[in-house]
Amino acid sequence: MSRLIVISNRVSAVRGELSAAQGGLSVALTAALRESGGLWFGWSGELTEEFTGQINFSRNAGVTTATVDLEEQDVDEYYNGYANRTLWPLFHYRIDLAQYERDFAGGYQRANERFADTVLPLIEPEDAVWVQDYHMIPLGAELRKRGLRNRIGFFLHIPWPPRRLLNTLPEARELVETMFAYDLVGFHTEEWLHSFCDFATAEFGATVEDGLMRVNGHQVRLLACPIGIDAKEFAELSAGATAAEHCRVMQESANGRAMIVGVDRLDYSKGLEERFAGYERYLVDNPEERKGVFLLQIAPPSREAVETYQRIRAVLEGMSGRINGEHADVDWVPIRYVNRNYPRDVLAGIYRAAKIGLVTPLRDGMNLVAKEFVAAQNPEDPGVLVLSRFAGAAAQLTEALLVNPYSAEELSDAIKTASCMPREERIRRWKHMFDNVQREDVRWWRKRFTDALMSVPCRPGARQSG
Ligand code: ADQ
Repeated sequence: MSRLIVISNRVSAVRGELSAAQGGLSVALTAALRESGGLWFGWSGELTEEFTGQINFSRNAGVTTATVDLEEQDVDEYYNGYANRTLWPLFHYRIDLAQYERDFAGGYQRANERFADTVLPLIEPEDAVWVQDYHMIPLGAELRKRGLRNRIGFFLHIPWPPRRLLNTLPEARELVETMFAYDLVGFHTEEWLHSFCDFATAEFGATVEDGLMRVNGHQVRLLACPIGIDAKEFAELSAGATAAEHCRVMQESANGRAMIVGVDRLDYSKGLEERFAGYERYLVDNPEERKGVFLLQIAPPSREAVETYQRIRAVLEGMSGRINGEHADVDWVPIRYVNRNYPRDVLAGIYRAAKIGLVTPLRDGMNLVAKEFVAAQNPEDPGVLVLSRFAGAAAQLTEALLVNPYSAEELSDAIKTASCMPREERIRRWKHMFDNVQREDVRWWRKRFTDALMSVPCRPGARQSG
């Protein structure tokens, strides 16, 4: 069996030490690597005065990690700059928030060259390399420049934007061209994959047949492969003592009211402003029923060095304060707004205590919270998932109440429908979604991707193993 070399911006392999700042990607890859073994390479999250390429190895839960420190300028331009001020907003269709600066593009390129130089000696001839996400798009091309002939795959965890939006990026063509160095490129959904093909076809004359793109003398296999959660682990957590205790505490504190829960990194793509507006609309539209519910919104801050994240934080603090001030009563507060991380078993208990899960991103590659909410429910009395039709997860969780997150009226209607949905209908919808969450879990995702990668014929000169 070939070893797997996973390369991503941040590395995390210690069970129980995942933070929301690292996001769902860490959850998924930890589970995947725990099963397959192998090496995980990335940025340590630490700064160094001068980049040396010195690698820090450690071994956790059967996974070897290799990390490297970056210079402050790299972090400013590559991570806080190009990755989170340019690509993240652009790929989530927010060109109004995207910043296009040559220094950012240069820092991104430099950091990727540094990653390539550092990881290259760790890769053995039979290894398959799997590069993750938008921080590292040019890494495959950099490895090829350095002579690597191994199979290299790339998976994008965020949406792929429509061609006309992507074309606002000054170096869009160069960036996309680097993706042709990969043997396999994966997206969560057919929609993102089609957008990618559209760009490559219109700009480079690519042809696509049976999932194989031919472009500029390269062949790139394409795969729509939705990521899942570690459903087994999550079901165990949900059934455990800590989850049960937190479920009980939440039910007691709900005091007979139906809890609506939202759990998101504090990010403008998650549609939190629009969610609060939709919830307020529900309060206004339903004066009789409104005191029968409350919204618990858990939103730990992320990417705080970036101004747009400071702004969304201030906006939400203002909105939650205003809505509570305007609608609260002496015996009821409509929004509990919490900016904290919780251990996963505590989250499981909170999801289980909720009658409604509100997962309403404006645009999301997948959204693992939707799947965690489903996995945590009590099969006898499950809550209802209200899900944005613009999250990748909507393609699989078709029995959720699908909404347009930009429409306060649709959100308000969905909360109303969910809060009076009969038990039989809740069970029917939940079963359908739970089947999917269990079947298409993180192991299924990892296997589909790595099987597809391993089925790519070896390049001449590469060493193959069975
Ligand atoms: P994210 O944008 O980070 O991931 P998501 O998929 O929802 O979004 O994952 C968030 C993770 O953080 C979940 O596992 C959740 O439980 C955890 N989390 C959130 N708030 C928390 C809190 N307060 N305490 C503890 N944990 C918390 C990116 C893409 C997504 C894609 C994933 C995986 O943006 O679209 O689904 O990668 O590909």
